[in-house]
Amino acid sequence: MNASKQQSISQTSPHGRVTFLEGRGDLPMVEIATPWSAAEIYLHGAQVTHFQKQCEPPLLFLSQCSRFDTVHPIRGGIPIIFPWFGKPADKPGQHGFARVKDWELCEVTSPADGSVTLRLRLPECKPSVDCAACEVEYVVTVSDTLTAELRVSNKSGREFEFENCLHTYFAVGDIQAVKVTGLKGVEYLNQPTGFSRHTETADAIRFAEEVDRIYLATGHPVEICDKRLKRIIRVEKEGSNSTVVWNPWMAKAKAMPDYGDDEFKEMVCVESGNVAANKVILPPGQTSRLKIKLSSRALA
Ligand code: TA6
Repeated sequence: MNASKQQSISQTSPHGRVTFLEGRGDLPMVEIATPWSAAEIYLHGAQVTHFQKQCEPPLLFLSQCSRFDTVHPIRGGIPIIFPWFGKPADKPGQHGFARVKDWELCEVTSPADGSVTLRLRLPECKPSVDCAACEVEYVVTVSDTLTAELRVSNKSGREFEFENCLHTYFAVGDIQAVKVTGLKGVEYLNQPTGFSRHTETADAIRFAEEVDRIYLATGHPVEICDKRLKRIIRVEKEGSNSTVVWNPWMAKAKAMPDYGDDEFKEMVCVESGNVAANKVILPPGQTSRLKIKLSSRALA
């Protein structure tokens, strides 16, 4: 998948293979091969940018126009949003800082079952107005599914309020032939109309314009039914009460410098987190866990 491989160090077990190399923009990247699948993770943002099962197209979307540098977030894959979502007036920048930090790779394990697990850590979060003293880890397991877990431990002596979100970009064949199910009856905040409050009445969400909705108080699994690729992607989650559904459509696509004008046709974000009224309030000494499991099957 990655065009600009430089030097690489491989760690091969009888089951999975893990290669450390310089990826795009010469950013450190880990390439993973298992008996079922291949994946790529950049230390920049601890961002999974690629997951593909054998005999299937990639499950994750990565923009051809994404920037790969130490300053900007990568456009695609699974950006980690922490410790705030969106652009609150009192916060510096959109979607927190975790996605633009260079994370440390702490551990790589490849047990006999053929899966590969990486544990990464966010460099120390010094206490500031935007973030309490905390430890943040991310555990990614690649097998015939992809699981990712964000763990935040409150190391301060006070309650720590924050938002988190795994902002997953899924690859689809044609957005107009996609349906998203699992959110009927759920209340949502509609970003394009100033976060007005609504209740989802449709059995399935369809896409014919910009969609940017924060679904609240829902722990339900969501499915993406893709008629063009004849595939159903299933998003299961734990420790998450919000689901965000996003497609920028034409005008917003054109306005984003790191996103192709027509790329809105081939992706949909279904994001799992705790945002707005669902933000996390973590007592001192406690740990919160936000976990997703991504799987796919053929559309019969
Ligand atoms: O998750 C949806 C959203 O909040 C949209 O409003 C849109 O801004 C998107 O995230 C992408 O944000 P970014 O900062 O990555 O351009």
